[in-house]
Amino acid sequence: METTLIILKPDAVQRGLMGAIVGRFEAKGLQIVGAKLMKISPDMAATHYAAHKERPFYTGLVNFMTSAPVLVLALRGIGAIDISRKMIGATFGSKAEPGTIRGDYGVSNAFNLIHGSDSPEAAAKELDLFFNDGEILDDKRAIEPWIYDYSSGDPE
Ligand code: IDP
Ligand code: MG
Repeated sequence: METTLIILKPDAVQRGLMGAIVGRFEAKGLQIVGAKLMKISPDMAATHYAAHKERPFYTGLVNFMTSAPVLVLALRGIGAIDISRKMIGATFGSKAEPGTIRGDYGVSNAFNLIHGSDSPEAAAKELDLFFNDGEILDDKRAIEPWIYDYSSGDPE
């Protein structure tokens, strides 16, 4: 099982799209193991987007991400990182395919609704940045045996 860090960005929260977007992940079968409505501090945004520090859009990105509340999620499942990145779609709303979250809900390249970790290393770092000890839960869902086939012992 893999856990990934998802952020519903300020535009998603302001536009009332939290339920629709969270619903997609729930319907897919990914398990929500952490959730937090919060405002990202400038320091936290700088850490999270450190790789983009030299890019022309960096200052605008940090201003955007710190401008209003976000919903931070930890999602768990086999291959959760790749699955959620596919569900999120291409970076720009103008380019993202219909059927993806960015493709279905946005047209902007800067306000692209959602962040998802892009590798196991990024997920580990980002989960650690946004969640404190004990905020990511290990409880198994009662419906777990209908999400994965456990007949061999391991989820499939
Ligand atoms: P990703 O979110 O699809 O992984 P990245 O290239 O890692 O995309 O960029 C991080 C974030 O920076 C994007 O989600 C978007 O909010 C913002 N961003 C990236 N490129 C641009 C741009 O050209 N203009 C404005 N914002 C951008
Ligand atoms: Mg990225």
